[in-house]
Amino acid sequence: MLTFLNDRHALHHGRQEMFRGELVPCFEVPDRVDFVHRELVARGIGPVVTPAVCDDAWITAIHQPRYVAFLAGAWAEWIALDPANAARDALPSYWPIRGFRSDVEPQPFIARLGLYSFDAGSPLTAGTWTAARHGADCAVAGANALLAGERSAFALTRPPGHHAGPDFFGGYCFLNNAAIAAQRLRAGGAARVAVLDVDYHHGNGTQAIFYDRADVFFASLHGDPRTEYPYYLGHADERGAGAGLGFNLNLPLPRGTPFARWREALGEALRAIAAFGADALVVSLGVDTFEGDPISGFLLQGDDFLRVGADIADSGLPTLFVFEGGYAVAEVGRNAVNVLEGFSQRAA
Ligand code: Q9C
Ligand code: ZN
Repeated sequence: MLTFLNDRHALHHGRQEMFRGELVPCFEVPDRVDFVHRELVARGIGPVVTPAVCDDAWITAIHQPRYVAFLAGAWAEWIALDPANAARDALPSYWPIRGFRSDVEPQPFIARLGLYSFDAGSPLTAGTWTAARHGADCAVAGANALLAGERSAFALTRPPGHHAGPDFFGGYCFLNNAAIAAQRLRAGGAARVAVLDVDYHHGNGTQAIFYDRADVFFASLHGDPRTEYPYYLGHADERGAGAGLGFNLNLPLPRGTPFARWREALGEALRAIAAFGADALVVSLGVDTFEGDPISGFLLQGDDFLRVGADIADSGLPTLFVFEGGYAVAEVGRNAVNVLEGFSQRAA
């Protein structure tokens, strides 16, 4: 399997995130991608290449131009406020909740930071934009590989993407790499694209992006938002809207779900994707479903991830894996590469 590695990912290195009234060290750290990269090489999963820079149009096909412009200029604005901000990450503290307006951009940076975000756990740092921008390159290059006839590819990047919506960041995500890839596949001739999100957390950004569309099917298995982040989206009754009605499938599962039950839900999602008639599949590959994950609550074991990959391969679809969550850093390489190896062995 061909891997497109974001070689600038470490430019995004948040110091701290807000959690329960205090700043705690970030869970989403550069070691995550470095460990997956190391494991890929050690196990000979296939070539690892740096992608070409993609056109900005692939990003603005998914994200609002004013949001993209904000991200691109955010760090310069932040340090212009106070040169000492160079030693501090930017975290929001105000949000336009129900009844407030979001159509008018306020002038102060901190007010726009809140307009374009939904939590205080996703620090914006000096290198966030560059790292995220090159993540889009990985997504587009991975989609291009499928369009050129590859059975599979892997976009190995961070920050992750599935919580980022048309005009907002959060959940450690800034640009929605999986959505960018899905749109690239559509534009390149795939009439129907499915996004399968197996990260522990509901992919609220991806759902929001495609919610009213019938050409991209979104299926997600995740911790039940009644108790799990992102809390405000991901319920089973969210089935799409307008032309998109019936093209969104949420399979929330309780904290403590073991692999056997999780795998039944995966089967249900894959059957729905087959019934949809997808031409290509994008997998939001979070491995925070691992039992040892420090911020999640499912019970998958290392070997289970081999079966996850094999089950996905049985769909027979050209498949792009896009790296998302997974915070048990010591095991993240083994777990992610197990999915890829399980896929490759079954697809061979
Ligand atoms: N103390 C992804 O997996 N914070 N994002 C949860 C942690 C947000 C996870 C509480 C978790 C976001 C891509
Ligand atoms: Zn996650």
